[in-house]
Amino acid sequence: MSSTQIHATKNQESPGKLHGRFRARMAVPVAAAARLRLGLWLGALSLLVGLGPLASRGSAAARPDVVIFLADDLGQLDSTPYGATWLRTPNMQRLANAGLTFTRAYVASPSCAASRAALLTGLMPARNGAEENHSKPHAALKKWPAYFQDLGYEVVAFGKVSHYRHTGDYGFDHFANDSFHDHAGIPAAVELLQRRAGAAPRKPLCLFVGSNWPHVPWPEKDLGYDPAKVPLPAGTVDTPATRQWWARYAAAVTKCDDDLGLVLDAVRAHLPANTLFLFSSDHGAQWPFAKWTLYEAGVAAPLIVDWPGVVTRGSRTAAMVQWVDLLPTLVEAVGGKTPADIDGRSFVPVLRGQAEQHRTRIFTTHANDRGVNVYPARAVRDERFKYIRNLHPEFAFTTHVDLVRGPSGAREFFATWETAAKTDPQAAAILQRYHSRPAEELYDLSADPHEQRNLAADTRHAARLATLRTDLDAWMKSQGDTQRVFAAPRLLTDPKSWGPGGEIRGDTKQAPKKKNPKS
Ligand SMILES: [Ca+2]
Repeated sequence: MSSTQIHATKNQESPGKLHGRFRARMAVPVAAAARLRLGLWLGALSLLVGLGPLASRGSAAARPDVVIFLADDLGQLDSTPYGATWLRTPNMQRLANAGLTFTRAYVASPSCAASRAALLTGLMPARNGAEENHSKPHAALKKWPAYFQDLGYEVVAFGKVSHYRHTGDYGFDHFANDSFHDHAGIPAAVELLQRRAGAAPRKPLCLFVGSNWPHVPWPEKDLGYDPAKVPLPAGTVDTPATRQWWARYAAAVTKCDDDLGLVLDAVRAHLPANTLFLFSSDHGAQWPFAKWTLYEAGVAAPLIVDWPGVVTRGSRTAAMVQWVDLLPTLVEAVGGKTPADIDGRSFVPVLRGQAEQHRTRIFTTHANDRGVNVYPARAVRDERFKYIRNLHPEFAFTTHVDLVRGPSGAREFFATWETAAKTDPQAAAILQRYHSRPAEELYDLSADPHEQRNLAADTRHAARLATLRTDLDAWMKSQGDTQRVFAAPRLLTDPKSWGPGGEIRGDTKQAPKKKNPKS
């Protein structure tokens, strides 16, 4: 963190300030001839220093516009480019047909605030300070807007880009519509693009647009999906209520796709053809074994980049990339120098089709979501295997899915799992796996992409397990990871604190009642 702070301080020293200080130092009596020579030299220097920013702005005029569209709580597999042909996501498909689709892209952490803070700082959670959901990165860190402002960009955010009302801390030139489910950010972004089309010359644009879909609450009517026919994710207990809620999620995904279509149309109509358009999501759906977990359904993200003339149309790559890589990648893509003191690393060679690989390891972390979900975990994946370390297997795993009633939780369908578990051993096993997790999990992502068979106790994989353990230890050490527990946990030995009797504790807007405020 300290090296990044130093970097930020250096960058704040503008050429104008240097120029002023130089003039002051030169204000001493000198001989006339020397003064003339000095005057000429000073004039030349002044011209050079003065032209510095101008030269920078001159090249900035040729820099491509950049548009980043962020979905909220959209699982990687939940769109047609990633195989969900039952979903209506024509605009995600349109983008995939035009651009490059990443099949192994990962966020840093599977909750909104932690994921977005990592994106906007290029630093993983332990280093940027936003480990818990709802928390902010350290104020002194240089953030995305400053990197692009240094390159001459106007940097603008509409909708949910950081974690709701945190947007004001990031230094955007302009931002709006960053409150909960404020969908007016989409037409506002379209309006900005229309307005800029007629105005020239102008700074290049770095525009973030966040759709608050498919974050809960999900649509309740006119879903456009038949609950009886929706394919359920792996590890789901099949009940009518569960199907109803999954169909509602699907309807929210399609709403996000509609938002994407509006922005994509405006970008194509009003920005130059060489605009770089990037689409992704901050983590997976609010569903059991997805959001708030380090399983693939939690941390794997859709990532599609359209950059006409650079990426190959309709192509796909299995290069492993992370959200912290997006900042240095886009800085390099627009002609800037990639920052050396962040965790992200540029994958421009992958965009250009010059490389098929980027990272050999992907690391992900999770802490908690206030008192509703307190389940710190760390994970590493390599080309084939994923190792998850649950830091406190004595804690009960709980989330808004099993604890929270009403439209922002999912207790309405989760309760049907508890009922099914009384008579159905398979449902009972799923419920057991949901609340109680072993200290270590190991999955073969090639043979078992939905992580249903934990191989950690399988002696045939002992060497692999040992290697990934060592890799994770070394990485956590390099991050200065304190493994802090930020909120009071629920213990497996206290079953009244979770399951059907579990109550909301701590600070959460979704809390129906606070009968037992232990934390
Ligand atoms: Ca989210």
